[in-house]
Amino acid sequence: MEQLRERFDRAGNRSGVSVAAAYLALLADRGVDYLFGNAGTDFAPLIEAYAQAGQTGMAVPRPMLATHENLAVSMAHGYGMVSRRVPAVMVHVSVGTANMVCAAMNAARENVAILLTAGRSPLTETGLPGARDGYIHWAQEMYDQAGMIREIVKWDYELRNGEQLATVVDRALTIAASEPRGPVYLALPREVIAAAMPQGAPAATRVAPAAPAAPDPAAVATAAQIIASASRPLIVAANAARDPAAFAALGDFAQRFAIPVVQHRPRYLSLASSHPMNLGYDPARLVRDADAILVIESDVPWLPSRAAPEPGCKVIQCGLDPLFTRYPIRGFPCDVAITGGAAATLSGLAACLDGHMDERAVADRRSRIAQERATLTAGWKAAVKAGAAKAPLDPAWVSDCIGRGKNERTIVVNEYTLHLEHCAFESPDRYFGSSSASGLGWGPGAALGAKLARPDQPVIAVVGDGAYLFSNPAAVHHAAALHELPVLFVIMNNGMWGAVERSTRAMYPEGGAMRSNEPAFIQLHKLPAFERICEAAGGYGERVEDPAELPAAIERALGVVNNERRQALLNVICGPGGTA
Ligand SMILES: Cc1ncc(C[n+]2csc(CCOP(=O)(O)OP(=O)(O)O)c2C)c(N)n1
Ligand SMILES: [Mg+2]
Repeated sequence: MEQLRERFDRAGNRSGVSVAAAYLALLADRGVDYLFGNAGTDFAPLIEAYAQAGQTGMAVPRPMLATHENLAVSMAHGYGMVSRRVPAVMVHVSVGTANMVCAAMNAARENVAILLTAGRSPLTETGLPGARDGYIHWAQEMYDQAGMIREIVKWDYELRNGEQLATVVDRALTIAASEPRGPVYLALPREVIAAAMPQGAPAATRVAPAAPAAPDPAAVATAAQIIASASRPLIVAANAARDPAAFAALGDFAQRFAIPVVQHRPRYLSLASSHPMNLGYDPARLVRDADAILVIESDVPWLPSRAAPEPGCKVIQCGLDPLFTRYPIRGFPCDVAITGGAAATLSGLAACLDGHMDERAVADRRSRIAQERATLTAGWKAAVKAGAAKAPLDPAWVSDCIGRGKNERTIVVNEYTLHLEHCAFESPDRYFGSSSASGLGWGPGAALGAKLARPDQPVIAVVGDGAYLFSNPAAVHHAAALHELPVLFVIMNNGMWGAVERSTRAMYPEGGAMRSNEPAFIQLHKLPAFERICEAAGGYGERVEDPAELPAAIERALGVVNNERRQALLNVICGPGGTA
């Protein structure tokens, strides 16, 4: 903090530094590049501090205005997900916190580190700088503002004074960045940040995020024995490549020992689409067949109500928190649980297995999996072919067209409507799926955040009509224009909440709702022309109803995004066929 004070002094601002100004400088000093914000009366000291920083040249995080909190947090999520840096978000007191809870839950379940902050209504009614001066300052005050988000975040606190600023900020950032990572929440009362930074505030604290636990050698040896003695081992992965190094590690491991991999609802794609051991995205049949399963970073490795392993099948679960301790109930079998990063665990397992595998059995398995994969991919191709001429468009065809329209540098952010079977990705950090918490409305904002993290790479957001409406489209397109983040939004518009329809059908296949033409809460009639919402913000929009036109439409839209640096939206009129 002394250093920061000196920097302020050097910048000629000797008249006193507010806690707000010191706070912003501290964030920048600790590597926070962006502060996503949705403002209110609590922001006044920060806004003043930004103005001062502009005059003095103090380094501060770039302010990123977002006109809804869900968007602000989703953008921060997308940015952190791709860059692995820790962004900050600031919202307006209790009401802003209420609006960001859903997006915070998405980030928490995906272990994305974000410093979430909110002002607090001024505590004092008169007197102190920053004391109450608006009628909202009474009603917006809560007994426990953080209470509504406490279950979601790893840590929460309220800044009490400038003396503790560095300690509090460093603690917040290091806890957020320690594995398993996640959002933290800090309340910043107005009088506290409006106050002058006290003389002699503590020097910079020396804290670092905690290194992840190393896999326990004894547990790894036991797990290796299970794998070595299995004849039909299987790997189920979902998020291994949150550490991008695990992408190659998993590919090598699976290939070396001929162990097939199924990815169930991956959020960070962990294996190349063309990998010889890639057996797709549906674990049901595979887990029934397996005699040993290595579960890597998968909260829901299979759906027990659909299919479960045989009782004799041994299950190993590994991950940074292999039992998902933040989930109230999760009863998947677990014979060995290994805490640690996926790359480290796989390397430990490989060291134990080398020389201890029956090489003939491995070779047999390799050719059996090659056959299975050939059958599987032939089925996928047939599905695309069957869907290619359908109108309304088949999501399999749409996914295939997106796959062919993108290149190896494109980032795809999928709020669950893209079918991975029909869209190939060959390297890590090219495909990101929506959070297992599935708080809808994440995709468009996350795609903007991804674009912010990788401005030189094309970004496509794929979302349903439902998810798109949840995302606050006007706010999204405004942010894309304001911050010059040209993203292509592909809306798979089936005019309904298809997932709700599928869930009703699954529970009541012969019920009245499925026999009715107009079941409640499913159809989304009279939807607006989505393409015009994007156009209204200065973007490019097209409605696509002819399947044969889609590849050219994607090319046109990507041309606008890449060459004109303008956002684009394709409103693709789809039939049913989702996967959720
Ligand atoms: C915040 C929130 N509210 C409600 C839901 C429940 N929900 C899950 S999927 C879904 C429908 C999504 O519709 P759309 O994006 O059009 O995709 P489709 O199912 O039609 O393929 C809904 C309402 C949710 N996941 N999150
Ligand atoms: Mg829909």
